[in-house]
Amino acid sequence: MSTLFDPIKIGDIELANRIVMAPLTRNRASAGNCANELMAEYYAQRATAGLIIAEACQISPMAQGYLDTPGIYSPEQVAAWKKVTDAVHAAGGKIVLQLWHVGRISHSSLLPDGAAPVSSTAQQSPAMTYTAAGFVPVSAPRALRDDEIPALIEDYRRAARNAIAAGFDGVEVHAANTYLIEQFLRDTINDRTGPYGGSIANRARLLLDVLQVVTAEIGAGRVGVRLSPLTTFGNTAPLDSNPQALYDYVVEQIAPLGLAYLHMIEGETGGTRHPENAPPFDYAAVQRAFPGAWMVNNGYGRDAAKAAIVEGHADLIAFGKGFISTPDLVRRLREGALWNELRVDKLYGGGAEGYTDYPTLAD
Ligand code: 8OZ
Repeated sequence: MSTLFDPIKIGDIELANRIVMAPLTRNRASAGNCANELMAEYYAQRATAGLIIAEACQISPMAQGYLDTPGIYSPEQVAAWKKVTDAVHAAGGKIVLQLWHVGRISHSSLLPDGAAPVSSTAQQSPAMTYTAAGFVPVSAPRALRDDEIPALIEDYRRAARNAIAAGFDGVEVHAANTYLIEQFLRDTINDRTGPYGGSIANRARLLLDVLQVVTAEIGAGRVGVRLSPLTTFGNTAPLDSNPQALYDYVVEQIAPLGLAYLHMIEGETGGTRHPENAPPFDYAAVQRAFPGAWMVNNGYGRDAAKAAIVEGHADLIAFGKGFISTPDLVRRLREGALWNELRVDKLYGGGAEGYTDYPTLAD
């Protein structure tokens, strides 16, 4: 019987424990959307996690949706991330990078030449985003043409290659939280015809194409994927009309790829794991279909996390808010110590305050 504190090998990556730092957008990148010393310090402080999933990182200039998020498409960005991965490795940790394309959750002021965001659809999301001018509604998107999709997939391949060049132990493909890949998956957003619209197989095609090229590029044992079948993510989009059928298919298709892990956001991202209005969803059925490590996330506390591992509900537990406020979360989980209080006003943007200045027990 395994516990939260036991080591585990996921694909090609050996972890000291089953406690994962979830990917967390913090909007503290420097000029050129580069990581920096402050980010290196922040991640190194949290390196006792079995695995760190670094914050969502845009795979191209068109993939950005918020101010000051980091990228992984330029040589400068690769060099900047190398300082982060070196710091985490020097502290004994493992770190993968989350590969992100926001799709329609963006604003023209953040995009090259003031372009419209791109998506599976031309329908605007009711979402808001954070720009240089403050919190604003996202822009109306343009539907990608089918002949633009190969270049998009190529952007994922380059990002994966860059992540390995930057010293990451692997990548996580962000297919959750109603960003681009989920804008293709859900029938309530994707209104295309052709090879990437209509049937479940067609709507899942972009995700599967991306996973094909990314696993071919860096090896499946260094690749994970994040999914969120039941999130409306702050009403940015409605759920699919049949999440069970959609994700039964997606996971059945992903299973033979040999991914290191699948990262499941249970329920409403940042909210309840059991949303009342959501359709029933059998996570266990999907889990049984996936041969790699099963990671769950969303509001787990100490008791629920320990039980989830012991009972086989999951192989790994990802903590978001817990790792923001509590750099030594692993020790506190072990000892049953209280976590620091989260400073919600310091989540997005700013400097060291509410970022690298949270105390450890040793302090
Ligand atoms: C919060 C703010 C901006 C982006 C996600 C990348 O939830 C995000 C994100 C979260 O996946």
